[in-house]
Amino acid sequence: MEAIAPDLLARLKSAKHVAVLTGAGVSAESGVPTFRDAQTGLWAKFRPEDLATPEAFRRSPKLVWDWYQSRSYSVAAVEPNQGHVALAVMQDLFPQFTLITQNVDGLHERAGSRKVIELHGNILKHKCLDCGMPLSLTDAPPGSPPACPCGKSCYRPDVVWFGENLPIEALDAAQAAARDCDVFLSVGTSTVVYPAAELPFSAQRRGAAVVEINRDATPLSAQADYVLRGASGKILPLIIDALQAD
Ligand code: BJW
Repeated sequence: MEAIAPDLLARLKSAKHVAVLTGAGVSAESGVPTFRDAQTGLWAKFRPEDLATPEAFRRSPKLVWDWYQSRSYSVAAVEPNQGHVALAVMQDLFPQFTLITQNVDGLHERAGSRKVIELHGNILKHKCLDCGMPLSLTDAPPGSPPACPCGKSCYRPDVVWFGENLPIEALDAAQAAARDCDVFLSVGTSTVVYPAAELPFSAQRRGAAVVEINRDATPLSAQADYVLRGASGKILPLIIDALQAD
């Protein structure tokens, strides 16, 4: 990985608002599997139709619940990496900073990021499948999945499955940040899942410089103003070092 280009550094230094969209690649160095990496991604081993749709949960609630429970235990057992830490440092380096994540692992918050916009929910949180009431596992009756006190349905993970709408406040805030920012960083995401994938393109249409930080090429790569190829846990700290030098 070469040094951060001087013109990119200048744009960052003069930016009033920096927005960042993160994806599974940012947590890969913590040991959380991505979705679409060929050998190690979750979708290389499991079919999303069987596990990550509301239909799958209605069809096989125990299978889906147990899969998410097992992933949530794994997430609780890992630590934020240098990429998460660098993004937490970054929030205090610009007049305005917006961190938008597709990740459901809560690692940005654990690294110290404030006001994280979680577009796809949080695997450590739960709600009722029917009434949508937030539910705590601490008070849950036995069951896989446990029954909701409303009596009509059961717990489900508070994540966004395919075919479901994103939380409207989170999506509105993310779209507003993409429209308003001067620099947009797209980090560790394959840029294929909508509507999140639209955000860097939308930012660019509104005049922001778009920077992709990714180990591999994505549909954004050809259009990004800057591409920093490599691991986010290495590149993000380099950006902090460059911003804090002199
Ligand atoms: C590294 C690295 C390192 C590795 N350093 N880099 C428009 C067009 C086409 C389709 C649609 C459309 N609008 C809506 C759709 C349908 C659908 C969709 O987008 N489908 C496409 C896949 C075709 N979208 C939806 O259904 C969404 N809902 C919606 O739009 O509602 C309205 C609507 C409803 C019905 C019809 C139409 C509209 C909901 C999407 C929900 C996504 N949910 C998941 C699961 C969350 C819960 C769980 O964890 O199980 O979210 S799927 C999965 O993908 C997860 C992720 O957040 C999301 C994005 O993945 P991400 O983060 O990019 O990970 P990867 O693995 O794909 O990429 C990792 C990248 O990192 C790679 O590039 C690596 O190279 C890189 N990398 N290590 C840097 N160390």
